[in-house]
Amino acid sequence: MKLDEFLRLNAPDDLAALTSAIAAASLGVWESVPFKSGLLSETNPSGETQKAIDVFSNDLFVDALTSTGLVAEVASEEMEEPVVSKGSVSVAMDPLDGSSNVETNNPLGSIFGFYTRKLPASGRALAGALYVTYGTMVTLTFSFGKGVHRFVAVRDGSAMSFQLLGVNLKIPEKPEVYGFGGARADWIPPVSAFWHSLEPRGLRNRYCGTFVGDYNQVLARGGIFSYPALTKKPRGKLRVLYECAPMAYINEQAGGYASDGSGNILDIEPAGLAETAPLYIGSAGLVRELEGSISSKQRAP
Ligand code: AFP
Repeated sequence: MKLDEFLRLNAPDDLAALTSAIAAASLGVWESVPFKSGLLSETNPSGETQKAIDVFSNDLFVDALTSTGLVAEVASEEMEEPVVSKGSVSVAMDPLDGSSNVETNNPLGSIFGFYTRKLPASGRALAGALYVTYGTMVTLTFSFGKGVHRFVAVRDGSAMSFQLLGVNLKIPEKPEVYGFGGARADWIPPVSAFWHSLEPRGLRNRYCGTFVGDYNQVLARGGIFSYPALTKKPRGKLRVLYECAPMAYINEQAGGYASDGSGNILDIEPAGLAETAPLYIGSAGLVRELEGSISSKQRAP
């Protein structure tokens, strides 16, 4: 089944149109990566050096989304302020996650949250979320609250189209893989102790340095991904609005759980657009075990 047919039958009209627009633009991002990988002098609101590909991807998605006439605003990790438009859906995005991995050809991603309220808003205001994985294949993984579904880009005559790859994806019961970001020496002690306990339990360390690529394998094989609280950065690195909440939404729809170490990521009310949170996401049992360990250490006198 092709994407537009599936969306017509299974998505609200506005989110269906936005998903189609993102799908088309994602192919433009994918094709441009080899040509747009230089460095620009600008930095993004979090002070990270922006690559041409970050700016190019951001502008491509902003144009694709605003041209539908359906978005009230588009907020992006790469922009100080949202682009305001005349529709009703508030979109928050990380247009190119993992761009520091372009030269090594690691997986890259794009993450989108479809919020029903003005931004910043908590994950409870999400009506849907989507991530693109630029890897061996280009895939769209999304949910509008009725399961997680996946499409893959395929050659379709002289063009490309997205074909159905799977419906109602669920995180496997038996966790197999784990990946933790940041430097191990900087992790808070409960994270370090938990990390060391995983390999003896038979899990395998799989970390590629791109949140979307690292999460994608957790969704497929079960396990946990984390960009944890660090001793010098207790609020971690990943942004609530653009990264943590949309991925937590999809993860929960797939039967998983995502925590900031004290509670559900989706309950965080971010005070600002670029607010970050520690992220522990994946198989519910593992994440809740680590959340309990962190909380008990924080309660200890
Ligand atoms: P870039 O988009 O700057 O490459 O950062 C990617 C990212 O935000 C996220 O995708 C990774 O999980 C995390 O950074 C990796 O951070 P470390 O390089 O500090 O492990």
